[in-house]
Amino acid sequence: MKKALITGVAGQDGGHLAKLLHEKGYEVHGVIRGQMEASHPRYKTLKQEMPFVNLVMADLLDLAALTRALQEIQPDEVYNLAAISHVGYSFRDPILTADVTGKGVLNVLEAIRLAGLEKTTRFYQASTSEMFGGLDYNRPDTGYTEEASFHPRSPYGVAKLYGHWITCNYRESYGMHASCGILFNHEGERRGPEFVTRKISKAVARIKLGLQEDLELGNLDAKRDWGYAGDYVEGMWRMLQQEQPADYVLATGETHSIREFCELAFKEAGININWQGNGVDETGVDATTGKVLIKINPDFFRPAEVDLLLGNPAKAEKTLGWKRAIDFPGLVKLMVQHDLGLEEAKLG
Ligand code: NAP
Ligand code: F7E
Repeated sequence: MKKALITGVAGQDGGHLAKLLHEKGYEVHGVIRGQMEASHPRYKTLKQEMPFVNLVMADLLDLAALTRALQEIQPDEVYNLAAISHVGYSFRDPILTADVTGKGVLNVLEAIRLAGLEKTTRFYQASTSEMFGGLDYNRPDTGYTEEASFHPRSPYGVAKLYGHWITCNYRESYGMHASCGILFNHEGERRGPEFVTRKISKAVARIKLGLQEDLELGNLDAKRDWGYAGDYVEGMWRMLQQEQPADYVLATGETHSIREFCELAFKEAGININWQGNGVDETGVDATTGKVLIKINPDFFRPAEVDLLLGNPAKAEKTLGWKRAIDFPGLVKLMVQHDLGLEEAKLG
């Protein structure tokens, strides 16, 4: 039985990956942080949902705890998913972001070496499309590939670039089987509510059921290459099954605006949106009732924005045989229906 250690197991991708690896017959160990013990409500919830995961306490900032975990578990594969992952938040706390999202990667790599596992344990690093930055000058028409140049636009993106290059460096320096997945946005029913897609799907469900008046958003015109997280964890696993380590883009090859996501999400709940006004005064209005459902709140603007992301997954498709299964309308539908179900269940 193969053993896997997942950092960030409590996050969106961690949950999808833990389930996938369990289905594939792995013994799954998951790193969580904080003062958690069996009686802690969050620990209990995680255990209820994923009883097959052995939860291990360690912070990405704590090299000793990571080394102990590696020594005790001796995993065949390590998936480093833990990070401060919210781009907007990274502007508010750039130093912690650099420590966790950047240097935290080095801590995991060093822990693998200190445990003497660098020749045997395979390593996956959660790199990101945010490293590209989406500026006109480095944006290929056919989408970013593994060869495209980087120009991160946030403390998060900069920290991830360090994590990316230190992983490449450990592969080249110590012959480690270390691969980076450069993943474009992936969403779903496990997405945190602070990310725009889940914020929208949750608000649509609550507005539909009369539990919320409206939804405040920032930049409606940013475009993202959005896939389903469940499809993307399969790609992570496939990377570590290759004979040789390498870096791969996982993306859908399509890009859509926040505005389009809103329109489709409300439509899924039977509400058509008309847009009125401009700039910060723009609103999204219920076409039938005239009620304002979407407003702009400049607090959600970022000091520097990534305007457009589009990925080219040709290498992953060819080498890994990976392809996303769920398309953009399917993703929006899945998220809205899930949140409608959750909110209806709360109402009883
Ligand atoms: P997520 O939901 O934010 O999960 C991140 C996890 O990291 C959380 O469970 C968090 O723990 C944990 N964490 C944060 N700081 C930590 C620390 N100091 N020590 C230990 N654990 C810590 O992120 P995700 O969407 O699953 O993404 C997984 C990874 O892929 C992240 O590295 C992210 O940056 C990267 N990525 C994501 C996307 C995407 O679209 N989702 C795209 C490209 C790359 P708590 O639960 O305790 O907060
Ligand atoms: O923002 C705009 C915002 O926070 C998407 C992370 O998983 O994917 C994610 O980063 C877009 C941005 O995700 C709101 O300005 C408008 O243009 O959902 P997001 P993200 O920044 O793309 C990448 C690949 C990662 O690696 C990250 O870890 O939506 N936007 N209004 C808003 N965004 C938020 N959060 N909230 C709003 O109200």
